[in-house]
Amino acid sequence: MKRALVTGITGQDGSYLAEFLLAKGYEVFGLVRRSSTESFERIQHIRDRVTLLQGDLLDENSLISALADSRPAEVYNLAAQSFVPASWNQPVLTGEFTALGATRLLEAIRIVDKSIRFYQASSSEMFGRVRETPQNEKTPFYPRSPYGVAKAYGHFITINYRESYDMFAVSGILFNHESPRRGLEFVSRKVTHAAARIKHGLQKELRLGNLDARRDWGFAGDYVEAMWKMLNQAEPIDYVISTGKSHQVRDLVRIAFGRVGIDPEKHVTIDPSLVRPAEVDLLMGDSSLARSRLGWEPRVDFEALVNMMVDADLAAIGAAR
Ligand code: NAP
Ligand code: G4F
Repeated sequence: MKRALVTGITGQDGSYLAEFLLAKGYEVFGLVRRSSTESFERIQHIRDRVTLLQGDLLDENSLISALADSRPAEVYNLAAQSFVPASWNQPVLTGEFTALGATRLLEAIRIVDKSIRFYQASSSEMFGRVRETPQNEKTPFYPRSPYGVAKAYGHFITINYRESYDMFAVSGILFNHESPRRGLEFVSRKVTHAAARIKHGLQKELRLGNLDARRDWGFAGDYVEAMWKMLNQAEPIDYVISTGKSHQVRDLVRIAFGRVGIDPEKHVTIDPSLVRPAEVDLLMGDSSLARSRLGWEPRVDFEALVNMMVDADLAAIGAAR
């Protein structure tokens, strides 16, 4: 039985990846940090099928112990401070988690067992003020947030360990991906959750920032498969993972409110405090390398994704009432 260690297993992607690896017959270990209240909601349904190990990306020894205890063939580094606006409030902590955390984990692998395959969760946020459209593996980075800068560090340190120590270390440059398990602070879930609450009569107003921003949104369940494929190739290569289609935040609003049959004009207001100090205006990825070499492609399109999220929020809110 192949063993895998997933950092960030309690997050959106971690929960989908753990499910995916279990279905592939893996023994799955997850790194979780101590907290006064457990945040295992997203992995509750598989809680008895995964082994959770205490550890933190801030603590090198805990990473070494987690590797020594789980002896994985593959490590997926999904843990990060992943919310872009929070990175302006906590730039140093974001760097500690999201940039240096990757180095600590790579160092731990180098010490414990250099043959472990390593996946780094890189981000399209690294493209920032984009140099070309669509963005591919060769597009230069121009990050626009402390988060994007930290991810660029994580990306290059992964390449550096691959080239310095001959380790199988790869980065997936993933464009935005969402699901009913997305955190409530990200715009997709904020909108679908609000549309469902307004439909149920629990909320009247939805305050948003920049409606003009464009993102290439895919489904998280599709994207975790690409992570696994990247680690199960003959050669360690970095890949862009995206749908290739870009939509504005206002399209997201229109589809979500359309699903519940409500006019968004009556509920959405613009809150200038939600506009970012520096915005990423347009992301649209070219994933032809992943499509040709990994045989990967997204299955869920934008409209189906938004509808899936609205339906899940409607059902969950209805059940809780
Ligand atoms: P998420 O839902 O915010 O999950 C983040 C995870 O990281 C949580 O499990 C969190 O644990 C854990 N974590 C945070 N700080 C930690 C620390 N110091 N030590 C150990 N664990 C820590 O993020 P996601 O959407 O699943 O994204 C997964 C990864 O992909 C992240 O690295 C993100 O930056 C990157 N990424 C995401 C997207 C996207 O669109 N979703 C796109 C590109 C890249 P707690 O439960 O304890 O908070
Ligand atoms: O949903 P978002 O917060 O995602 P963002 O900033 O693109 O970051 C996500 O995707 C990255 C990949 O490119 C990941 F690396 C990162 O970890 C995260 O998962 O915001 C999307 C867009 C932005 O342009 C933002 O300005 O939506 C705009 N927006 C407009 N109103 C809003 C809001 N974003 C949020 N979170 N909340 C709003 O009220």
